[in-house]
Amino acid sequence: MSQRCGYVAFHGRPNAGKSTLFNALVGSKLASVSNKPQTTRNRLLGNYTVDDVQMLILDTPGMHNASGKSKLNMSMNSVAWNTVNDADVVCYLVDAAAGWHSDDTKYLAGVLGRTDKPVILMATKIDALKQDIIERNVAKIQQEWEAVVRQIPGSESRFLKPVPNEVSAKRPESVTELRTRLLAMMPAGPWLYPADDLSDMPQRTLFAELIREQLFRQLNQELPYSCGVKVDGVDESKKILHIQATIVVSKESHKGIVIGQGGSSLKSIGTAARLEIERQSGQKVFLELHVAVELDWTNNPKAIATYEGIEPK
Ligand SMILES: Nc1nc2c(ncn2[C@@H]2O[C@H](COP(=O)(O)OP(=O)(O)O)[C@@H](O)[C@H]2O)c(=O)[nH]1
Ligand SMILES: [Mg+2]
Repeated sequence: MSQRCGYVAFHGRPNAGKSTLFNALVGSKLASVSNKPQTTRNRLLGNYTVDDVQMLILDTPGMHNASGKSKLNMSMNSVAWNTVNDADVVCYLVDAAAGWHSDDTKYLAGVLGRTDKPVILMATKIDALKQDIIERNVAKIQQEWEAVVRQIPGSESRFLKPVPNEVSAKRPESVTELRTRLLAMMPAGPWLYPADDLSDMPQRTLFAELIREQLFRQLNQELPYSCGVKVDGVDESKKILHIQATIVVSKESHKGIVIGQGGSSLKSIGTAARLEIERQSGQKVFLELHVAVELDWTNNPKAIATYEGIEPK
């Protein structure tokens, strides 16, 4: 049996539903999900291998306007663009409820300028909407898409019909249909990963990702954006998996908020993260969380590499 193998890159504005669909397609929770933009910071690889086909899905932070923003933001953008170059298929996601945004026009045009591979435009989260609203929003997305196509002559043939595709990460049949479609598009080539390696992500990165998810879910407003996570140690020698991790914040005043009154906030973050890690690892976990201050770390390339695993350019 000759092997097939390829990359699918997920793009779309923050909150479009990329990480949720990514987890659903891979069939395992690898990426953190929250209702705050930029929960995903690095590129994540999910491996779905079946029969002779290996599909490597790349979840990305999604592009955002980096002007005047931190080095962390700029690094996240460059991580995302690189995945377009690697991809055999690009999925561009638009939240059907939120509809098209002027940033989508620029972003989609940017994707098309970086690849000559097929692009699937998707209207996501359709389970959350009534049919008449879906139809109205999808029609509007279609119009805007046509405007992008007109800007870039010859691009229409690279979009896979229907445009847009309607998907829901919460509906198993929608996920299965999309997965089958993507698997069929993978080109001939040898597998790059063992079939049962779900990701190239080191265990420590996955744990850090699950801790960061709770920071995004439980901390308010801007605070999660200035938090990073590093797993300092994993001890597997005992019955209970012992994990030590540091949450880094960029200002002294943030430390107290993360810890909370009498340690209540840190405790709640730690408990939720521990339960999630236990679910993913199938083991009992003891999670030891520390909070450290590293002033303005989101502008320090070395710290970005340490806390987010994104190498400075
Ligand atoms: N109802 C519904 N909600 C979704 C779906 N996909 C994502 N969401 C929610 O939308 C928010 C953003 O999702 P996320 O995957 O983190 O978006 P990303 O920033 O593009 O990775 C989260 O609160 C998700 O639970 C979906 O198919 N249906
Ligand atoms: Mg995400």
